[in-house]
Amino acid sequence: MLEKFERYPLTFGPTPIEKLSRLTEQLGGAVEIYAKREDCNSGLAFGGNKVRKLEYIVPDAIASNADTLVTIGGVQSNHTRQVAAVAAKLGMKCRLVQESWVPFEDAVYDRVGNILMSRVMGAQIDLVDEGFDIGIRESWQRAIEDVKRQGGKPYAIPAGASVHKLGGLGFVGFAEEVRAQEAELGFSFDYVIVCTVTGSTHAGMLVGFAKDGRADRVIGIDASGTVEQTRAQVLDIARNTAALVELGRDIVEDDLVLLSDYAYPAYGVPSAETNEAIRLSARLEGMMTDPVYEGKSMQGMIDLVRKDYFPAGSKVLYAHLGGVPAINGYSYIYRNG
Ligand code: 5PA
Repeated sequence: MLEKFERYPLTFGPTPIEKLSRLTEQLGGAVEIYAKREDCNSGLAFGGNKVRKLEYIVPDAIASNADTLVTIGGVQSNHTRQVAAVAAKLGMKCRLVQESWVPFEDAVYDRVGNILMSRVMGAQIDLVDEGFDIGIRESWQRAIEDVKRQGGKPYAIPAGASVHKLGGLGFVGFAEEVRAQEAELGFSFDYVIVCTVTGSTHAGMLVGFAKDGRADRVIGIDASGTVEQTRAQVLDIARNTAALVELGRDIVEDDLVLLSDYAYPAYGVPSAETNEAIRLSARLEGMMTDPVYEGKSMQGMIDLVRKDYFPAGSKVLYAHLGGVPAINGYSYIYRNG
């Protein structure tokens, strides 16, 4: 589906799929759980889901002759850290706007994890007060103008690399990769679990899996807490991406499954159940997830298995999208494990 698009390789190659045997057993064994490890996809500062998206955006950035990548996220944004790493790798400058998206107070929240790495990789960071919003932000537009004023040539990447004309392509590639891996494994997955916030990860998967009739088998777990805005954004990106790849059919509302039950109490704040899910997968599988994104989708998947949402015999693929560095900003919660 992606042959006509230029890709700048930033990942190691196809990401591994592993069976989570002990988690499967713990949850009764009727539903088989696998993980696709996007968290191990690249040597660029711990990688994660944005690297796959950026592979299709970087050729456009290079063609524009930009010298500075400008993007935006929360204080512990994984996206901004991955853009900082890509900028370093390309020999570009990086300007990051980091808004106060998360109402979480930890003494070192703005010193550790993702933001620490972005600083070490040389990004210029503007810490601003604005709260959470996945839309286009004034603070980001100000930073773009500021780069221009200083004689630089900015390349603008929106939050999560999502509302960018090429932002959905990377995860169309994810679906194609899963199809190739399924052919090797000799079976196919009945469901894919994905954590959804700014939307292009889910949107890309939806378009990629629409090709073989599985769009609504992608189960989005909302972690934004603003689910209607996220739903609309996923649909927009999916429609734009479907047109780009010439999917040959319309994307309809029923293609999108987005569950809002696990985002509480707020974006970036884990519930007791999120923390239980993080501990359970860590202790059974040695697989770390984070309190902002993947812990919530892990919580959702575990709850759905327990509630018999998936028919017995289903094979479920958990897309592990990265994000573990942020757990350092939540050290007090896990002081005793
Ligand atoms: C993020 C996003 P989308 O934004 O594409 O929906 O992906 C959600 C998601 N898992 C899932 C992890 C580990 C993520 O980092 N992170 C954002 C960030 O600024 O890091 C874009 C919000």
